[in-house]
Amino acid sequence: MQGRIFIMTILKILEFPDPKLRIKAVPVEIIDDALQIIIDNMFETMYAAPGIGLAATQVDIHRRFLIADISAEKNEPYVLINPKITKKNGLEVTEEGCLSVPGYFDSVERADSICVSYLDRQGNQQEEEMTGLLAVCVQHEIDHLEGKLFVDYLSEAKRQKVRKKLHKSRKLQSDSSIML
Ligand code: GNR
Ligand code: NI
Repeated sequence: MQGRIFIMTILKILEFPDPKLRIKAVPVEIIDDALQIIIDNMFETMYAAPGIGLAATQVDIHRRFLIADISAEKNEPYVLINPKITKKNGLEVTEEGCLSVPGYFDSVERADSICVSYLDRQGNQQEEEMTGLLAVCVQHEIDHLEGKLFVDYLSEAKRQKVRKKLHKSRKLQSDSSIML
């Protein structure tokens, strides 16, 4: 029998200050083949970037699901569908970045331990305690599903600086003769 072919697609990631990043995602109702393909393409996009998490909102899909993988070997993929944080404990400050705010990093304070309930990609209900970077990442991704970005925790002056920096780098890119 002939093998199936798999076509992976790198999806376009929306960038700050795109207003589409502010859309509040709605719950996933059906976990079908179409969703599985989107999830595979999101992993391809996240690993290529590279990043440790990606929310559906960032690829212009306004449904409540996210992926994450904080392992160095890229072999611990998480899929969280309709995630809900049921418990938060402790605080930690992490230097965060975001694929939707390329090239900018700043400190954000979040819970350092969370309990999160969610459906996995097979649709099985899960409840898990997460700590450290995974906990930070999942909180960052759930914020995306609410239309919130890590730069929203910073001052308006810093956000303005980020807007200017991204605007400038896009202008340089579009003016460059190397970009044929
Ligand atoms: O790749 C990412 N790294 C990261 C580092 C610290 C805190 C959060 C993150 S998530 C980010 C990928 C991303 O933008 N996910 O939405
Ligand atoms: Ni992000």
